[in-house]
Amino acid sequence: MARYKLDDGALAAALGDLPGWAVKDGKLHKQFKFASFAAALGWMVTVGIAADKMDHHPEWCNVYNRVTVDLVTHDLGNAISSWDVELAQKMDEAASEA
Ligand code: H2B
Repeated sequence: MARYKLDDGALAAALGDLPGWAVKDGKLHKQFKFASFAAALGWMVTVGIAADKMDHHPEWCNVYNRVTVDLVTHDLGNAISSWDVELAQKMDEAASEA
């Protein structure tokens, strides 16, 4: 699938379907909270493998049971792209199963 930068309208529409996500410092941002460190780590492994298969990698930070995520597409001049939205959807899906 091609990567394309989202214009303001497409980004607003995408955010409407991504509960808890917002644009922060030009990146698609969300903080996930899990029941334990082990649950957070398990989610990171699941999502990390999916992200690597997409060849699209998150900026993220784990502290105990929380994972802060920032998604942006470096190859498109650090714009938010269709791939960031796709990865955000995969993250939400995996979190709902964690
Ligand atoms: N991840 C993210 N977040 N943005 C990118 O533009 C990107 C990536 N590009 N992972 C990929 C790797 C690219 O550098 C490789 C060469 O396909």
